[in-house]
Amino acid sequence: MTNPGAARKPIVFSGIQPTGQIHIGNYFGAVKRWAAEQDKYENIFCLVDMHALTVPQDPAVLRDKTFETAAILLAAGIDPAKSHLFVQSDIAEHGELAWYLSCVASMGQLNRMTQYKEKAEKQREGSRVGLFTYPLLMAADILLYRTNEVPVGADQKQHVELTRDLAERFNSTFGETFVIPQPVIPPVGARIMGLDDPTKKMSKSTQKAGHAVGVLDAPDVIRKAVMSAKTDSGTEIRFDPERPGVTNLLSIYMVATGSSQEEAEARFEDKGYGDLKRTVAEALIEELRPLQERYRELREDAAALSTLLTASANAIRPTARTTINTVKRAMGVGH
Ligand code: ATP
Ligand code: LTN
Repeated sequence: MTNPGAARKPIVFSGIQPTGQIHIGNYFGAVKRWAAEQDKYENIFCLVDMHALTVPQDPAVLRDKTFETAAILLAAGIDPAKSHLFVQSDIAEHGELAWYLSCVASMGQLNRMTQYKEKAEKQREGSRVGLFTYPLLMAADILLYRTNEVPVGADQKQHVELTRDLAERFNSTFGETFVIPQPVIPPVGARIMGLDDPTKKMSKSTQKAGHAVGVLDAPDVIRKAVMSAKTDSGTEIRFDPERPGVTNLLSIYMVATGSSQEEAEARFEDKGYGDLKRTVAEALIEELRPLQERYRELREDAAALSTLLTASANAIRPTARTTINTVKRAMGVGH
């Protein structure tokens, strides 16, 4: 029972694409914090399978990954008693609101999105229209639920800022309709870099061996990836923007062990890169062990996962419908 006298908790919304291998960047930059902060918020987490379609996907793999990602989130501590956890395509209102927002946003606004530019560059003329309009679907995800805060990694900040701009433009054109959301970026772990190239963000769509550590990777695989991480010339182990390899490993150490920057630097004073890498690998293995154990149990029961996702979508759909009805009334569509 909710206490009618109690102040309402702020609403948190975030999404993750059910694609590729969920890696430690996704985990430390987003998922771990979602789980840790569940008591402070009304929580809404979404497996954004429609976003995944912006680049080509194998249908059977996409469906399987949706279950895999749901099980990873639950194993990471997302508690269905405290959080909604549902699949984007189960709620038609996401696509519906994205259309209305596409008639509010300008081409110029979308052209300024850096993620689109980076991803489209790889595919040139073949890139999908959906890749360009992707931020509108993301804005719809957020605005449908009257979201106050959006916890994401640093790469998504620009998209949340666009969402704010669109909501403000809509409100000033059509009257107060949307709550203006706030991006929340963690102080450490917001941008874990690739182990093979510490100048590029660790990314699910980069499938090279040695690039990422997957949250489901076996201990040996983790050791191998971390031990072969690219480091810089020099020997000193401290945070230094000129030495992104060592800085990245120290950041991973901090988030995996909960240490401060001073503690991390002190721990490796007078130590070599080999020691740093071994320690980081073991810290990751320890951090991920309980998640992997819970994951294996959850993954076995696909029917239970499906039931949970459906129930959550059914519970939250009326909120989305209410927003759409307000938007339609404000814009003058429908009768
Ligand atoms: P892709 O690179 O294929 O687009 P992704 O790795 O960015 O995928 P998403 O599902 O798009 O994965 O992101 C889920 C969450 O993880 C988002 O909040 C995103 O900001 C965060 N995130 C992604 N990569 C990193 C990273 N390297 N460091 C920290 N957070 C990250
Ligand atoms: N675009 C995000 C995933 C995403 C999201 C959202 C995050 C889709 N909708 C709404 C926060 C809020 C990504 O690619 N990481």
